[in-house]
Amino acid sequence: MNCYKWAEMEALFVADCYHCKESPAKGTGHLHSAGDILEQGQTKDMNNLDEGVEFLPAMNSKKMEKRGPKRRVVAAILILAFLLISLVTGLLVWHFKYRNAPVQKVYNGHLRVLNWEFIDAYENSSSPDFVMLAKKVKSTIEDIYRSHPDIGPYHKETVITAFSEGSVIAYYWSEFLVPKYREEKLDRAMADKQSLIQRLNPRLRNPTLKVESIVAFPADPSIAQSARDNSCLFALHAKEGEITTFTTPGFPNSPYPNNARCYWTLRADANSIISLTFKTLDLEQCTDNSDYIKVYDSLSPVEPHALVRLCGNYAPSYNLTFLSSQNVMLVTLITNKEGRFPGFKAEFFQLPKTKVCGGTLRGESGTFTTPYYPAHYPPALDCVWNIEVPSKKNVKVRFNMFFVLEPGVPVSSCTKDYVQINSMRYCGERSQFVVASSSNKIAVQFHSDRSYTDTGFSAEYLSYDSSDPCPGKFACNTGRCIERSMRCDGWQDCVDGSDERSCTCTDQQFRCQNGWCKPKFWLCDNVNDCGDNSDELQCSCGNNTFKCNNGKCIPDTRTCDGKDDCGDGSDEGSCSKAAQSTVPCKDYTYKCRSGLCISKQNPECDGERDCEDNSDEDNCNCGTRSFIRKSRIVGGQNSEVGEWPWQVSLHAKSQGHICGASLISETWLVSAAHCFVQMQGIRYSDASLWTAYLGLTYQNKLSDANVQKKQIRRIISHSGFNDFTYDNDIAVLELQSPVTFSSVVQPICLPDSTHSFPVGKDLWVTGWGATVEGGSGSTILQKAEIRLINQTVCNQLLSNQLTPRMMCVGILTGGVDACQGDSGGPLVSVESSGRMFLAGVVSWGDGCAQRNKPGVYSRLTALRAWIKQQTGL
Ligand code: 4AZ
Repeated sequence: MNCYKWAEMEALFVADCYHCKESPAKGTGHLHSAGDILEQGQTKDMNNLDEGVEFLPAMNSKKMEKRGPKRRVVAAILILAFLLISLVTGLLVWHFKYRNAPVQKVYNGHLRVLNWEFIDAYENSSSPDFVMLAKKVKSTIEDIYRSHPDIGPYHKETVITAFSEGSVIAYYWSEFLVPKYREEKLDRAMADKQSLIQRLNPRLRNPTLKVESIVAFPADPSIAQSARDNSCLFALHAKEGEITTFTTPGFPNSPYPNNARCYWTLRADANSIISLTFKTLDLEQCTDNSDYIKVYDSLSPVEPHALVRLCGNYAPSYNLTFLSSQNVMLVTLITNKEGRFPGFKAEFFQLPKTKVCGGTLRGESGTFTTPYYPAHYPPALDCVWNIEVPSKKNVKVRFNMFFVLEPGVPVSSCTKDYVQINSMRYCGERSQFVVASSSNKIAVQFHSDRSYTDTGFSAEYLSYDSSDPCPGKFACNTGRCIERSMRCDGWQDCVDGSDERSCTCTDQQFRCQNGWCKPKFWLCDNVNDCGDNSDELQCSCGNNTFKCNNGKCIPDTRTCDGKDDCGDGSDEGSCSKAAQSTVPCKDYTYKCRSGLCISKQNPECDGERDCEDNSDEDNCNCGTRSFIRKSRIVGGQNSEVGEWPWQVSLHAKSQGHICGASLISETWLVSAAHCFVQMQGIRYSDASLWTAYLGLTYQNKLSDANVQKKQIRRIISHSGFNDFTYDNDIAVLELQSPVTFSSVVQPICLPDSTHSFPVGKDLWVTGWGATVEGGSGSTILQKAEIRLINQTVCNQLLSNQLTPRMMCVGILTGGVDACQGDSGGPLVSVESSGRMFLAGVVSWGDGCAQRNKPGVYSRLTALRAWIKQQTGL
């Protein structure tokens, strides 16, 4: 029977195949099997297979007609059965292999035991008291789990890790093995605090433990693994009136371990809170899976109580102090399988838990800050300051520093930490801003939630006359007061630009199309000063022409043709990638070590292989800072330690700091030639007169451990230095012994002579020079951001005193400049790769910081060949 059926079926296939469009040749195999079937059914055509091929359809046509519908039904049933079996098999495979595959899940949690008193022994997890209570809590948790159908069947293990006060808070982790398709239900059940509690208390009329506030959060399963491993677990308790220090294992002599999970549980006495400070912190640079530290406002590593995630390194002045809301804190260090980094040194102490913020503030003016400012404010805090100034006045609040940032919270919503005034919420990082009230009262509300804290704010409140909100000053529409001289000066000083609206331009200014008044010097200088480019329109070169950096116009067709049509090489500088291939060498083309030239502008140390021999990326260990995260607190223009690691202070015997210099290698410095000319009978050209200090920020901390002090072997001043015109104002100094590069001592990159620093570019100048003209030098290294000025414009301003070895950099409205004592120091440019290059050396100026009198700098590109000649660098 079976045989027949198969035969019948195969015959059907044959018949079907006859109707298909396959050529007879292709169908041979089928036809052959058709012959086999015929053998059983009809023997008539056995002898002639070829005929069989021909006649099969005709011979079977009647039979087909008769049996056709039946056969088709059977076949369809069989196909359906086959598909059904496949489907069921597939479903079973999916169910058992994927949907039903057990997933390991770990939750970290804590609960409160109401009817229990905390005793000191609970701090020690091996004490009998701890073990006894842990057993009780564990069985309570297991009871709760067991009673829940979405939890009970999958529970594997629960471990009580710690207890803290209140009455007793128990911290634990629970491990589950759950089929994938039940995972979501388990997550939901574990997140439902109410349901968990309800399941326990009604069932037990007299429970040994009365528990409430059960919270649990999914954790990384590796936590379960590491929780069983005590090799990197430290329990510390603050001592009354003492600071406790702890470090990563091996710090500072050896790197912290790889693949580690380290935990430091920090505790303080009841009714205290903890202040934790990282004194030094140097971890792997931050990436998605880099090593990191996380600090929790809990003894359980749960995300809703995380205070901060730290990785990389921080400048010493960056504030890394964190406060807890209770008497416990947890510090975790999670490391990956590679890297060798020093780790951290931290200290903590306890503080009494008292109300630390808010209240009523009275008087004409005053200041207030978030608690413990500039430390990170504690989590879970609400403060209200009710400010009241004399009744006939109005009040405004000025936030001078404002850092209320939570990762992932948009400043438009301010759903977590915020400041609220008159139902308006403020959060994120903001520059100075003012909120004014139209009465003599204002209420400032501050809220921090349970997770992620920041440094907070520092604010002042001021009373003002509503008819004259800024006595002697200009009032921005935002309420901020600025100097009257800033009104209509061409620079936006009010954040809303209200200081530059409705202005009448002076003789020295022109009117931009957007109504702003700008100094006439900025017309046609190739920089969009108006913001709408209208200062550059009247001087544009017209259709199909290219505007050179020096203002010249050339036809578009002459750009990137290998010829310097502009005269400054700018038409050959920014050619497409295809044109970056080898070109004939010109003054403006970069020469690779092979002697071949490329047309790419500024190819040095940009991270791309531009020369075939990669020589453009050689000697690129320069121009970077070690500290990535800078302090946000240090105000003004003070530099931070390590911010300018190439800055050198040159001290002359018994005179202290005289000039600046820049470190360009382990043994060479670049400075200004005019620092070493004989004056008042002193031979400043004598190398033995000088001492170089490297890694220095504070002139009063010359003997700091990080500072390197070096004698000078020789001073080479440019033979073309002219002490009347200051042309070629450059010198190189060789150190007696090489410096050791460190986080605060690093060389600056030297630009190739073809390097282009475009007009208008922001550059940084640094030094300990005078902070006002004729004043004394600064103790703290100062920094200023200034702009490169068009050579022709500047030559007009400085009565044609510029040579091609000089360039002007400054702010023409005045106020920002280098000054006496900054000479010889660096002027640096931050390139798009982030690397910094030496663009100039502080040389001279007509006074300091005066309007329309920018500072003059030795132009490094013009003097690059001389440096190479003298130092080989
Ligand atoms: C100086 O005397 C000096 N404003 C350096 C720079 C400037 C002026 C004076 C630029 O060392």
